[in-house]
Amino acid sequence: MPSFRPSLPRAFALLVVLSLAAGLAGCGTGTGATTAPSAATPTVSGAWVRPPIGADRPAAAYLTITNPGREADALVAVTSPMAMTCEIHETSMDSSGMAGMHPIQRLEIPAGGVVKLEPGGYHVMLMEPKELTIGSTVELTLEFEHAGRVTVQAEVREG
Ligand SMILES: [Cu+2]
Repeated sequence: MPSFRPSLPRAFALLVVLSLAAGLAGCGTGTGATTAPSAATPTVSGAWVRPPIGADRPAAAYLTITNPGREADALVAVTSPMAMTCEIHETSMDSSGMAGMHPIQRLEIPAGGVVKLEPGGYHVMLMEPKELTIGSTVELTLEFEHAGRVTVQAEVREG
């Protein structure tokens, strides 16, 4: 004779699943999100890469970082499968007025601020890049001091 009440093992299993879900949600930092980026994670937009101007030359990556959080963060490293290493560079003028660039260890992203990496300013240098064809995309992983890693796709274009 068929029964309309759920079998006891099934009801018990359901209860276990619900308890686990509740337990996991309780482990969050208050937002309930454990995998999605928190509201304070910097966002990266408009990423693009300019290919090298010659063989054995680095490529440059440009992008915009927005920090919606109430605390400053800092870009401390960049990696890409398309380059041997990546450096964060600052463009500066020497005493004779010649423009040059040098690596920096961290790029501060102020709370609620926007920092643009653009030609003539901050940029990411892709050292010993693989061949970069116009129209292809390059994966860039940005490492932030507090927020951790953010991976974006940058389009290769002439500028
Ligand atoms: Cu540079």
